Amino acid sequence: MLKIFGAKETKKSNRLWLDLGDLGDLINPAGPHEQWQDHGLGLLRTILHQEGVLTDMFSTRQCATWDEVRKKMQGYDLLIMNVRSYTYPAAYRAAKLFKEVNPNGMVIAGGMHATVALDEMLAVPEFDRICQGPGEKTIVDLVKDPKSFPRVTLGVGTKSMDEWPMIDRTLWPKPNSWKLNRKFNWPLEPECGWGPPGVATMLTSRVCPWQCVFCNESSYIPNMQRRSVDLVIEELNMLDEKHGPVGSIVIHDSMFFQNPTWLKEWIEKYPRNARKLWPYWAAARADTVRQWPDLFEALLRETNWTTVSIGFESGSDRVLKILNKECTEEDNYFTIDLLNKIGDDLERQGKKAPVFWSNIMLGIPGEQPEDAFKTLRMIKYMRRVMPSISFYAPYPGSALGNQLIAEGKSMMSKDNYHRFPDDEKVKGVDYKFYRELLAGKFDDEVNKGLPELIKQRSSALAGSLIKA
Ligand code: B12
Ligand code: SF4
Repeated sequence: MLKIFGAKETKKSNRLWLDLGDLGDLINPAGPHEQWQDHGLGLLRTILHQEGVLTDMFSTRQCATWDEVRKKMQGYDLLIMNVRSYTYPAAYRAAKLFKEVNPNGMVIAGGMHATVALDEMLAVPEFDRICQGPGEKTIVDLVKDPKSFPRVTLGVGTKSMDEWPMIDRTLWPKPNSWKLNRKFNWPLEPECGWGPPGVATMLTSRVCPWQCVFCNESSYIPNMQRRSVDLVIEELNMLDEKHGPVGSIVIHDSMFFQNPTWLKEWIEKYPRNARKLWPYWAAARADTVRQWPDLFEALLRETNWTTVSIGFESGSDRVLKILNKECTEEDNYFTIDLLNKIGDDLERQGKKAPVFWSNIMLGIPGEQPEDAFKTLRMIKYMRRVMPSISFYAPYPGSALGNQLIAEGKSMMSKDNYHRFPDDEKVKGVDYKFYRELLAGKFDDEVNKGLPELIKQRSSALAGSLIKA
């Protein structure tokens, strides 16, 4: 049999699933978040394999050069990819390479980018079949017989996430260096500073119902019933038993803190039925924390929710309005005060205080320097925080992204859709100002009105530019 990957992998199928990401991210990664596994790939390959439709797989992240990718692609009839906007440059290049080495081969592309930027993909002849939307009920037929499908297909998903099989995580790519492998805990995922290894990433819900203009995924991800609490716990216990020990969990839901009935059941069952009360990372919004503070507090105290991701985005009402965030400065400060208070109390009891993973955007069109100062002031006010800052990126599919693309102001292109946090992404934004701001050059403005103790915290936050 033909060896296709390293010393271990053997060619088993003529169909190749290519996992997408930056070259080298599974060899010597630039940061921890580049190593997360793709649940879309995991879910669909699991469904395929359960139906006896085998696929080989490797990742661009396991390769050091595009030449290596080209070599590994040789001899396949079919290339399958999950394309998101931020992996579109890699998908575009891979499709071209695949056709060069396999002129009679076919390329099937599905995923978020196919849904939100179909025109862009239609213009590339190498994409033979493009599937928009979810793929659970379409993938098997499409991969078995792509020629029986039109060039563009609308995929069919499941009504509920309870219909999803548990992902066979051994179908995910492995780290491709001895050094990375030592710490990776494959097929679990590596530690990234949020909780102990090995990390189990999970999805309990698929869609966030809010409509922030830089995101609004409810406009392009079909609604789907949340996975039941029992199944989530069952899967975690299975992972711990089979691949563990699990050290902590990352709940990748866009919005974990929604649906109080589900959350109350989680509070009741997770501490009782999970093999261990694993600490976890999960996302909330400042306005809903203010709406349901008791529920939030119970989750923190009783379920070991230790890293609270909140898309604060900005500390200025004016910008929050531009973003249609539906949260106010007051909501943000309410949430910060509440977490500070609970954290102090838990520390007094000798327990670990929860911290914010605080998503922040700078460089939003229409933002004034005073707005940005307010944002940095807000970050400094947080007592326990891991700031995750990036320059606003106009992603297709979002209302503001679509508008800026239509106005010709987006600087993202098929060769560079990249989301490096400090990339320049929108024409007309004064990036020089933002770089100076993050280098701490406007400390006096940022510190205005802050208590003396907080002023002493550094305003130099360039190190918090995070690619995730
Ligand atoms: C988890 C997650 C991450 C994780 C892990 C990413 C990974 N390796 O998988 C992390 C934290 C790293 C991350 C980072 C980012 N993310 Co993200 N992320 C998500 C999130 C919340 C879940 C993804 C997921 O697993 N979904 C569930 C799986 C099952 O869905 P899926 O992959 O789309 O696959 C389904 C379909 O697309 C389809 N399908 C997929 N492939 C194929 C192939 C074929 C052939 C077929 C037929 C069908 C098909 O079928 C699948 C099942 O229905 C989504 C939002 C969401 N709810 O999906 C955002 C999302 C994908 N992320 C997004 C963005 C923008 C980012 C960032 C750029 C952050 C930012 N806003 O700046 C960074 C980029 C990081 C980088 N490397 O540069 C956007 C993408 C927008 C777009 N137009 O593509 C989303 C949609 C969020 C949003 N609303 O803005 N992200
Ligand atoms: S930014 Fe957050 S709250 Fe807003 S729509 Fe997206 S996931 Fe929901």
